[in-house]
Amino acid sequence: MSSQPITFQAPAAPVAPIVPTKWPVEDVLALFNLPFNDLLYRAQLVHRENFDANEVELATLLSIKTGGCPEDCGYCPQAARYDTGVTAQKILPLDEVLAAAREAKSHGATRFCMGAAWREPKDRDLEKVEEMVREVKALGLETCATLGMLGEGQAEKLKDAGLDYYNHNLDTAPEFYSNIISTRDYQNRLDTLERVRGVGIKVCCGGIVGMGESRLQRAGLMAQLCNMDPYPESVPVNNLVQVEGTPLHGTEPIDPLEFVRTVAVARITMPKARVRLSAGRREMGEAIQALCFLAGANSIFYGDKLLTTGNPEADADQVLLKKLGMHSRNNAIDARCEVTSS
Ligand code: SAM
Ligand code: DTB
Ligand code: SF4
Repeated sequence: MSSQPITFQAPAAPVAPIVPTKWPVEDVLALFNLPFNDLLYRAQLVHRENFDANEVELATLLSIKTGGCPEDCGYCPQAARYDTGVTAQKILPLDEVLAAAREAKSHGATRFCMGAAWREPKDRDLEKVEEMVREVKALGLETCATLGMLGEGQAEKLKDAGLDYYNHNLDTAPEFYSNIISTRDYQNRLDTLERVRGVGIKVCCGGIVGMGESRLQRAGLMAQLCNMDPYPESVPVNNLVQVEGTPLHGTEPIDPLEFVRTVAVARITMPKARVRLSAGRREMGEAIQALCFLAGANSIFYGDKLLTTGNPEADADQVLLKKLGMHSRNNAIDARCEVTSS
């Protein structure tokens, strides 16, 4: 009886998914590690290639449903489980939303962002938001909403209502995320972002710094954002607003120059995105804001309130922009800032 020779077959190499990584984390970290002036110089070059360097977008926020949120985001004054003095309110009536939108427009805002303290919207609430989106858009404003996770079919409904942007932040690097939130995971966030992108709504996605993360973790957040394909059209960079009663109250604040570095890295890695100098601006002072504009920030939240916390007065912002010789964006489509897949 002839026996077949036994041949040894090496196990097949695991097939790694091909994910285009335009910016490995170590390259993003290398940007953070540059001498400050070199980093800002690079950011300015990129900024000027893609935008009018003296122009800023004014986006006004309105909390359409405040407080009482079931989630446990460690930074958030609207989580029901933290004693922060925020009282839960029902969804605002349409006329109040429209009055706020008209006022924002009369002060020069071009984008109106409606935020709700929900884990995810219920379908009957979503209908009310759809109505708000239709009517706010009819005023000639760009519309943005941030309502939490979106389920099956919900992004389509928002798209049909005419929503321009959906804001859903990654908040931090994947490896730091569980220090901040336990009631939903990173993948939940990525899934919602995919739904939004899938129906053709523009993505507004950024994060928060100053939550006790390391520089490597800030680089990790930026790498997550800039390696999305395509990367978000809008990138809000929030500096933690510390609110008494939240777990993150009392965290060592981030060095303001490190915040400026984060903005510069966002600009370099996402050249055509609107980089928004978001929460924490009131605590920043004019000089740091000016450095953020130099680093490539070209959008701000405009109006004296964010969702539940304060923001600089619109008049003070107008004075600052004038001092810096900056002007606000008008609402014509800025062809140069359209992000496309590469
Ligand atoms: N509830 C929805 C959600 O979390 O998806 C939408 C509203 S939520 C308030 C929107 C974003 O605001 C959060 O993802 C977070 O990035 C930011 N944010 C909330 N509280 C903040 C704080 N204290 N400081 C800085 N950013 C904050
Ligand atoms: C974003 O990135 N920052 C905004 C907006 N998107 C919704 C919210 C900031 C909230 C700051 C805390 C508060 O006012 O409640
Ligand atoms: Fe709720 Fe959003 Fe605040 Fe988290 S960030 S607690 S989901 S309102």
